[in-house]
Amino acid sequence: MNELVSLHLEDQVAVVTISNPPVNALSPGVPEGLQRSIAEAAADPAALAIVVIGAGRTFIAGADIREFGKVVSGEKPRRSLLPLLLEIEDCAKPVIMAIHGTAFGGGLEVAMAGHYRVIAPSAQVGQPEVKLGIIPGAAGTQRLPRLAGVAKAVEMCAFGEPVGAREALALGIADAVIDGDLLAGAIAFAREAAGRPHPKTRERQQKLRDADPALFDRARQQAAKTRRGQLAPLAAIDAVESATRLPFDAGCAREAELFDRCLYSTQSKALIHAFFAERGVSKIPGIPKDTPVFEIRRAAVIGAGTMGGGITMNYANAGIPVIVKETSQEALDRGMAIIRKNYASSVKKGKLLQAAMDQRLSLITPQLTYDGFDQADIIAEAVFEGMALKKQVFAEIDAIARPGCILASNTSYLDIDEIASATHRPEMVVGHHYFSPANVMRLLEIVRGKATGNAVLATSMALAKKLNKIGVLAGNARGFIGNRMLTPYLREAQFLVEEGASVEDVNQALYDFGMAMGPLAMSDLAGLDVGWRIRKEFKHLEKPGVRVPLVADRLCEMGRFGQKTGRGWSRYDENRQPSPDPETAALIEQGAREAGIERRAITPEEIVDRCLFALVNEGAHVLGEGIALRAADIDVVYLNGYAFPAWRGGPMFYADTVGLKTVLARMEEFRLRASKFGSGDDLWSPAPLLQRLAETGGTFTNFDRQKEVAAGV
Ligand code: T1G
Repeated sequence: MNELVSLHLEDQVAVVTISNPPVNALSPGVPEGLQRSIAEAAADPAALAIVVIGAGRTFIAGADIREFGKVVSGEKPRRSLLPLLLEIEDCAKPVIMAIHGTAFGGGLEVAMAGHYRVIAPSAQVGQPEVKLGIIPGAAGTQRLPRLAGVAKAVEMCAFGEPVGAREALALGIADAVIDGDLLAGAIAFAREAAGRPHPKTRERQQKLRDADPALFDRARQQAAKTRRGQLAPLAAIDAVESATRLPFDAGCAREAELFDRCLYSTQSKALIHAFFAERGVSKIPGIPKDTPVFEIRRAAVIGAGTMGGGITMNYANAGIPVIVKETSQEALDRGMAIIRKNYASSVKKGKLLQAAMDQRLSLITPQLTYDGFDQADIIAEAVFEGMALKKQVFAEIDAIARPGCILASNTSYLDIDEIASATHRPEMVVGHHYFSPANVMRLLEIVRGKATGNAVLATSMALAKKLNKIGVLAGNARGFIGNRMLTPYLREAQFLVEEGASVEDVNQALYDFGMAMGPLAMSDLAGLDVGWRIRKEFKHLEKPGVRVPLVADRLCEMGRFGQKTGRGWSRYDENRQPSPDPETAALIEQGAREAGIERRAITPEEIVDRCLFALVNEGAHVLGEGIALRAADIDVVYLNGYAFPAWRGGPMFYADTVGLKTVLARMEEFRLRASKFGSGDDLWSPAPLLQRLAETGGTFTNFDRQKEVAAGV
């Protein structure tokens, strides 16, 4: 026993309780406490059986992920859980695992070493290790197929999705679902099981024999498609396959080999970085956890267009009644029709029950007036991206909204302070920048204006969680974090086609790097007219003589906005499948000729490095200026808003893995090349922070701006 694991006798059953908040991870001391408790209970004649349960909100949620870094750095040896699990399995008395919350990773592996598993109805069990770039490392790939069957074990280990209590029971992972008091139910189950022979999971062979050998290759094909570029899913499939071919111990040895290969990979470091980065974004220096927040019981949205409609769905999905206002019946009907269509397609895919769809639609009130806006706790504006219109709308809602109502703008580029200046309550004005489709994309940039109150920011962060979004704080700079960095990324993509790469070359190079799609394909999806409008809005800020892309504006002048018009950088068929557009290629060649650009063969490496290092360099400006609090926040923005591959960790983490000195040297090459166009310095001068970190051997990930500010750097 220790403070992490306690033991007491109840009704002749030894109850082992794990208490390691917040998620009962297998941190140092927990396996040791478990081992001692099981041994003591086994030796106690008063105990007929043993129940293991978690205190607080969950059973064991896995190994302590924070420990992995110490193992990889050699600071600590890797400790195997296998001996403990064999001791549990070989215990003479039945060991019943009582599961509530989440039995994930090492938590499920501990549970499967038990003889029986009873589960609360709302609980989940799973092997999500692949989401951290590793595989189960405590015989999960060997015991799970013996309980749930090989096909399900492959699915759970290679793709990482959990299963609920009822499904766990049906699969044979759980032996009973306990409604009501879990501990009481587990003790009753244990007393029943006492005195009877109890099964050892590792000795179960039946389900291994039933396996269809072809399923492993099918799973590899699926992983190649849906987990493109990732090592761990393939390793997990290999490990489960070894369970069908090798005896238990040899299977565990094979699993350990594959586990180590993954654990020491850059992909795992990147995914573990992403795990903690996502959980770190809600921590805002100067805004403590207990900062009072406003209650959001009613919402109102202005604009039922693509973004307004998605935002409205977010509130309804969270159970918050929401008014949505439009300027014309036709626009309102169009917006509501898209909302209904979105819900209907979720119902059709079995992702949503019809009753839930009806309930959510009943929370939405479409209208043409501001009636009821004076009752709203938050008003979200999603009108056309123009400063004059935004200010007009904010002046209107400022006059109507009740005191204490938050006014949030979905602008993706415009100055929040200027928008707030149209109101008498700038402290209640904040940017809530959603990403399209707003009801799907998890990212929410929360933009702090110079007057935005801490309570409004704390409320926005809490609201993001409630709307199932990841809220990231951004400073009020043009394009905030994500779109500001996107500009140089897309700039380089366009320069590369002018200099000789084809549209397809550029898209393919970034796709092969791991992006969900290439930069020009992404522009065609978002609509070239969006960028065109913003370029026109900020034309006055362009520095004379600095090279700008030549072709995008010409495509827009020709009415070619991408997928929505069937033509843009590429041509699109009725199924939106892209194909090379010879007219675009001709337009590019003509533009290059007119600009005196000599076209040349360009390698995929140069394409990737120019696009990504331009992105990273702007990220270093964003971080250096404090527009983003941490490099990890920038990574979270790109992982959740721009489909940057999570197994690369995000642009800033990726730059650290390349090495900032290397990034700097590569940028210098690009600066020299760009100077031929007279724009070397303007386009490729390294951000001061990048320069300094590269010179001092620092990394973006370890850069702590608050500490620097405090130290007056
Ligand atoms: N280790 C260390 N810290 C953890 C942790 C873990 N496994 N899980 C969560 N935390 C921290 C988290 O950083 C946050 O901290 C707080 O707990 C609450 O988490 C041997 C090798 C369990 C579903 O992958 O999926 O076992 O920010 O905000 O939304 O084969 O956490 O408050 O300081 O996410 O309620 C496998 C990971 C490990 C599960 C709860 N297990 N965790 O979600 O809270 S590998 C996992 C989760 C393994 C074995 C292998 C979720 C959750 P802070 P939270 P939540």
